[in-house]
Amino acid sequence: MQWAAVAAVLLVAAVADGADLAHRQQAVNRLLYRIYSPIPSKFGDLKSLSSSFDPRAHTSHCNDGGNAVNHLMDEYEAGRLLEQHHWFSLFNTRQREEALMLVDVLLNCEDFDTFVGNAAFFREHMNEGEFVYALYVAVTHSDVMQDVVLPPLYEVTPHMFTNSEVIDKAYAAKMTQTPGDFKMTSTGSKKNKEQRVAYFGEDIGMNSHHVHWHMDFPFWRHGDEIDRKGELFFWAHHQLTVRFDAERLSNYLPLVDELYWDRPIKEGICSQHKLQVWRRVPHTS
Ligand SMILES: [Cu+2]
Repeated sequence: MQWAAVAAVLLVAAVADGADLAHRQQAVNRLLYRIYSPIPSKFGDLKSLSSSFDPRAHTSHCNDGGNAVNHLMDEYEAGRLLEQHHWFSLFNTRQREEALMLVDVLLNCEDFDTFVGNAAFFREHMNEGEFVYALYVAVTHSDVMQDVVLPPLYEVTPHMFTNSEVIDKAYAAKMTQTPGDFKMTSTGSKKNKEQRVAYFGEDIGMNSHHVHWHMDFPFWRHGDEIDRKGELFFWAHHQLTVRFDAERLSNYLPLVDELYWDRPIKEGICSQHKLQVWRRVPHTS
């Protein structure tokens, strides 16, 4: 009974703040809507926040006194941030630094309004890949965004999970307003025996799980910030690699050989992904 009363009070407080779960969820969904285009005007509040919100004016709502915001704004105002419509890789040191600056900003927001204001502003002023990565990590780890469900990344960046043939068909379907059902085949040909296990390596669900797992336990976080970080890293990857070996054995293939940095790689892979930065999704918003 007491718990119910406490829960009711918390709910009322959250709703009064305009930050009930439904609104927080809607904001995240909208922030991720067609990320290579500006926020559409039909998302009124979010659209106006993206141009009217001044990150430096809200530092009193940041747990770190605004250090992270001021640092990122210094980089932005000096024109040092990666442009939009440019590829993004987490393994590019500078690009990772920029994405982590935004993670730092978002994780230091002490309330929803500050979080969503900063997110809307930087969505329009930072590289899209950096933004998406930072938002996913921040929503995953922020108390402010607790219980918000992130859409699977294959819905936000499908080109990273499917080959260009499927994406091209999807574009054509959208352009002609003709619903379609497209089958994705593996990337290689039967001549390459590694193709026998392509169903595993190219499985969308498995790849989605893998990337989300890495956001739960980012490699760039220090061991003292995540309990049992190394153990969990080993466990998850061990599960993946032994399952892959099991699939190989079932397909008359040898176990995966050790990786030698100084020897040529015999079995290469051409993912046939097309980077979204070269083209846009046609839309009518
Ligand atoms: Cu991994």
